[in-house]
Amino acid sequence: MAYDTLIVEVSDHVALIKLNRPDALNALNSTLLSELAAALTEAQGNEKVRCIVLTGSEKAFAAGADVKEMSSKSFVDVFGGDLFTPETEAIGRVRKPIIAAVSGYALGGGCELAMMCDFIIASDTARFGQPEVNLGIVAGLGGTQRLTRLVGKSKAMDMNLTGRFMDAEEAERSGLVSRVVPAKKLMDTAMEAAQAIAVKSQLTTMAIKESVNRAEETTLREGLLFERRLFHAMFATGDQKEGMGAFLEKREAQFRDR
Ligand code: DAK
Repeated sequence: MAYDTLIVEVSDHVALIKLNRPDALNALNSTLLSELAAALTEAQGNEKVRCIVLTGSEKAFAAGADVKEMSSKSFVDVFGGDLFTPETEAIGRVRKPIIAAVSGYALGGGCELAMMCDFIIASDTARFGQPEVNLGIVAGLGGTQRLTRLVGKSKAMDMNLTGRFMDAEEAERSGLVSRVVPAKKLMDTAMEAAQAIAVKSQLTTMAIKESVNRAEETTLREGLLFERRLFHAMFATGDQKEGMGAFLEKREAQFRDR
């Protein structure tokens, strides 16, 4: 499918989705968010896709929700119209792993979109922030919730209350991003990580995604039980036999998602 605000390429079992509103630093307007939801839903349904990489430009992953589009909206518009809820719920329904490859600004809704992905690989130019406070609003897509779980209360308060930006080094140190690489290596690193995931059993990678996400939503006791039952369930798959058999036979596993 062709999109106005995205460039989508599928190769070697990886869907690369690039946000493409360069004139607005990839600000998230309603067209971009609904196209992103559609592209991710399409990638979820495409058997050839086993991992997804979401990225922006060198200058901006995304500089936030589109202030020009939002500024004149009323409470009735945003609450009554449930602004962005269907789009973000569609993103949350994707079961395949999504890597955010972040260069430049990831601000407001841009930082929140990166946090909706399963992990973030950042370039050394990345800048993260929740500057909504400067616009007279609070974050609305996880900036007070996911950020707090990732970096803790103190830094989440600091980021949300002052609106300051966090550089890549601080973001890695704080647990917001999984790794930082030189800007020139960002896409190669993200695609290599995606390839590493794509050759695994998809049953296993989807189970891992569900289980790690469960850790944020439940008690340790319930989470450990959920993880153990998933572990038990893996023994009903051919991929467990193949993975362990390949290890014992000292060869590469050939997973079949069965
Ligand atoms: N929206 C619209 N346009 C934006 C934009 C944004 N967020 N960010 C940048 N642009 C546009 C600029 O207006 C400018 O356009 P022209 O003037 O050339 O037409 C162009 O991109 C280049 O930007 P600058 O000229 O400002 O570039 P600089 O390098 O000087 O500065 C910057 C880069 C990223 C520091 C600066 O642009 C900036 O501060 N941008 C705004 C960052 C921001 O405040 N982001 C938070 C937005 S609020 C919701 C859930 C979530 C949200 C909303 C609702 N619901 C659940 C309902 C989220 C809210 C937000 O994200």
